[in-house]
Amino acid sequence: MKRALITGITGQDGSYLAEFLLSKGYEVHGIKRRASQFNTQRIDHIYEDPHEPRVRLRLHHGDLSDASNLTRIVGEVQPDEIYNLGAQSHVGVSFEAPEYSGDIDALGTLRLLEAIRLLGLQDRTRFYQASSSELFGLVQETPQRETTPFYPRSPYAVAKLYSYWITVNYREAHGLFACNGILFNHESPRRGETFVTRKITRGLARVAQGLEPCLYLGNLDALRDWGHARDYVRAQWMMLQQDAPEDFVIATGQQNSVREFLVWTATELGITLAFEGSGVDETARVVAVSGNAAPALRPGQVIMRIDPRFFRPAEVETLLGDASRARTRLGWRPETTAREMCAEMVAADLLDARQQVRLRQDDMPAAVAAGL
Ligand code: NDP
Ligand code: GDR
Repeated sequence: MKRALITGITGQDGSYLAEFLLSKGYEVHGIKRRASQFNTQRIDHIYEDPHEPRVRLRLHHGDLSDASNLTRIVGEVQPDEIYNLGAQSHVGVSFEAPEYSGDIDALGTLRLLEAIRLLGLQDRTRFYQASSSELFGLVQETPQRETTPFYPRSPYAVAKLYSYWITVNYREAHGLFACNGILFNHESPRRGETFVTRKITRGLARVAQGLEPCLYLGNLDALRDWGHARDYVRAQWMMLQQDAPEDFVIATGQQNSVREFLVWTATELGITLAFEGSGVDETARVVAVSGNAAPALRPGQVIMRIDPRFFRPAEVETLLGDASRARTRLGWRPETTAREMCAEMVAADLLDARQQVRLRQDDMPAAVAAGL
């Protein structure tokens, strides 16, 4: 039985990858951070009671800032494969916490690579580094491929640039089987609530159900190549099954704007939108409502406004990937389109919003009885 260690197992990708590896018969170990509340919601459905025999999913407390902790865990687990997905992964937040982002997203990778080297595991343990299309930043070539020059535009991207090169360096200097997956944006119903796609699907579903009055966004003109996280974790695994280590761009080759994603979401909810104004004064107004997903909305209502706080000090305006190498050498292809993924995310967030409405209604008689 192969053994994998995943950093960031409680995150979006970590949860899909853990599921995928378990389905392939792996024993899966994950590093989770200590938190003041439960933080395993994304993996609760695959959690196994550690008291049971033959458990194949095990969690370890740890942090990418802690070299001794990482070295101990890698030494105990003796993994065949390490997937380094843990990160302060929010680009906007990295401008507010640049030093922390550098510590975790750059030096965290070094700490893991050193653990492999110091434990003498370089012939046993294969290493996957979660590199990012943010490396291309201010793009030098379109579409972006493995050979496109990098130009990072945020503390996050600069930290990920270090991790990209230190992974290449350990491959070249110490003979590690180490690969960078240069993944373009990938989303899902498990996407963190502050990334733009999930913010839109969750936010608009809540507005449609009357739980919130309005959604506030930043740059609607940003262009992204969005895929589904389920497809992208499959590519991560495929990279580590090759005969020789190599770096791969993973993308769909299709590009859409944040504004288009907003329109798709509105359409899924039966809302027709009209955009008015421009720049920070741009708004989206309801023109018509059909179906039963948006009972709280009436024509004329403004349900999206711009908040300048969500603009970044340096923006990545456009990203579009060329995954030809992954297609030819790995046989990888995305199975879900961005539009299908949007529909899946809206369905999940609408269900959640409806449950919230029902919970509030159920609470009402008790509140009335209590004189509140
Ligand atoms: P998430 O933000 O959903 O998950 C990040 C994970 O890292 C969480 O499990 C988080 O733990 C963990 N983490 C954060 N800080 C630390 C730390 N100090 N020590 C240990 N673990 C930590 O990200 P995604 O799943 O979307 O992305 C996975 C990786 O891929 C990240 O490295 C990201 O930068 C990269 N990437 C993502 C892309 C995307 O579009 N999703 C595209 C390209 C790259 P907790 O749950 O406790 O917060
Ligand atoms: P990104 O994803 O920065 O590409 O990084 P995000 O969804 O945060 O932003 C995408 C684009 O949307 C614009 N935008 C907004 N973004 C957020 N978060 N909130 C808003 O209100 C908003 N309004 C407009 C942004 O300016 C940006 O242009 C993600 C992360 O998962 C990284 O970890 C990963 O490396 C890259 O994708 C590839």
